[in-house]
Amino acid sequence: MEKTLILIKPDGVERLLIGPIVTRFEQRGLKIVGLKMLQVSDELARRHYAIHEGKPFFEPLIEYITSSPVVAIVLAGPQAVQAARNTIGATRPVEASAGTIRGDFGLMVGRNLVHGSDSPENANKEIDLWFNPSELVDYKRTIDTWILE
Ligand code: DAT
Ligand code: MG
Repeated sequence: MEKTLILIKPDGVERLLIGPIVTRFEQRGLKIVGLKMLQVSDELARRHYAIHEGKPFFEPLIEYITSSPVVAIVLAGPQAVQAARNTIGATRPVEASAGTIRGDFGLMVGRNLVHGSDSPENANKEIDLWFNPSELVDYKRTIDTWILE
């Protein structure tokens, strides 16, 4: 099964949206195989967003992601990366469709609530960066008979 890394960013945590955001993914049928809360270090933030280094929004982005705790989640499912990105919505919340997390809860690109990996390759790299293998749980869900064909 494909895996993807999700972060509930500091605004999601501070705005009491951990539950509603996790619920969106759970209800979609994606399986939670890793979940933890952590205060992100400057070093981890810079490694996670290394691809954006040098862009004008890079330093504010690092400040944002390290400003309060985040919840890091690994989801598994068929095409989990694409499914999660669609549930999250467009990068700019104003452009995100209603019904998506960003489209329902956000307004500004610098407070867009959630991160989701953008490809299976990057997902694997990000999962390695954020989780130890021992923190991921391999288990069967009985309900999957009714979610997966
Ligand atoms: P996404 O988080 O949708 O994958 P991204 O990887 O292009 O988007 O950018 C990472 C984060 O950086 C994004 O969630 C918010 C911020 N960001 C991206 N483009 C921006 C811009 N033009 N101005 C301000 N912040 C931006
Ligand atoms: Mg991205």
